[in-house]
Amino acid sequence: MQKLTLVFSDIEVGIGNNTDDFVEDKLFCETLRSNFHYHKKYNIDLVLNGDIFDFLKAPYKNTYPRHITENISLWKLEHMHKAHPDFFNILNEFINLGNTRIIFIIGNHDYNIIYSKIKKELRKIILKDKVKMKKKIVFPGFEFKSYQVLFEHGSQLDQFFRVDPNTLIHPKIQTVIEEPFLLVPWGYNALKEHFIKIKEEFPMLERIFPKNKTLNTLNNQVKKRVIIDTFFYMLKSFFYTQFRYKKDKLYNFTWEDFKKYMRNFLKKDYDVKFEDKAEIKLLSSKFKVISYGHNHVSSLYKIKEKYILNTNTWRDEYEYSENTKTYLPTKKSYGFIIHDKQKIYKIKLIYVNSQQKELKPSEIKGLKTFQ
Ligand SMILES: [Mn+2]
Repeated sequence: MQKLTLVFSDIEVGIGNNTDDFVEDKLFCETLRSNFHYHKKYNIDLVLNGDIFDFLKAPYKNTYPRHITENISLWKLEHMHKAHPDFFNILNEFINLGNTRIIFIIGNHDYNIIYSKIKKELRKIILKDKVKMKKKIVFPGFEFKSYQVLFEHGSQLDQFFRVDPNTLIHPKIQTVIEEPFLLVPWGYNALKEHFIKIKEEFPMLERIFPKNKTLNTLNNQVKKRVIIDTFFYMLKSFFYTQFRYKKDKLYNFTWEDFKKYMRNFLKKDYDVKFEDKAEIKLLSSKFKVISYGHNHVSSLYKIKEKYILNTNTWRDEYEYSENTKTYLPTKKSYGFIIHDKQKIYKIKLIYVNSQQKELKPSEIKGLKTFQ
């Protein structure tokens, strides 16, 4: 039987503070609702392909604890629900159509989905106590296979964010922490400890592109924090901090990792790269399509009669335009696939115009021109 699969990634729902980059709740709801009528013709799977929730940049009671426990994750999820009720409501409406399912794939901003209490709470929020429909919310882990399509967030192909699913929940460590916590990559903690302070103060800087232009137009004070301070943060983490907190695995910073991060930093290479790995994975598999997100790019292309579908982000992002000399809100996109066991009948990347306003460089705090 043919089914329709809708795929979204990188929505990054936060708790509504300065570091929450998801602001287009209304647009997301309208977009999903505009596909509801297909349920009369097809069963619909809504694949939420990772980084749907931004546990990484969401604070816990105004702090960013290094050890992410199940209870801290629950607190964050409750606050995401409070900050974005419409987002959760539309998922509830979608499930109530009847012949629909929601599939949550884990991304690097929501490793927390691995916790069973998070799965339970998500089901509770979306199903609103209709426990009989439990099976309609699916948690396949880091990958989801559906007929000839393979869905994964992309971070497991990315050398900086790959984790071992079997050891992601680390048991408590005596004298360090009394509860199990997530064993996340070194860079994850660097983001929470170092960059998050800059992000809280200058939330827009990370939302504007191209990145090289942003770096060149930062004011001197911010530039120092982003470049010089980051360099010393890495040195200190490698030569001092990891030994100071030797018992705590989250501070471990191996020579291999140190080289990797330093090399990227010195080359000013900040783009996430893993597309070649996705291509190899697809071509050496039995799948016809691989769908991922993670690097915030929209694309759909064919390679040897197979398809690569990249669904982009729903964060509030902008791209500089030389024509208008302003930052224009970037289009959102999602995947639309009609398929069955035998065939891919239709595969599309559907673009959606952002409803945000353009920004003048002079309105962006942290840039040289900011007034
Ligand atoms: Mn990601």
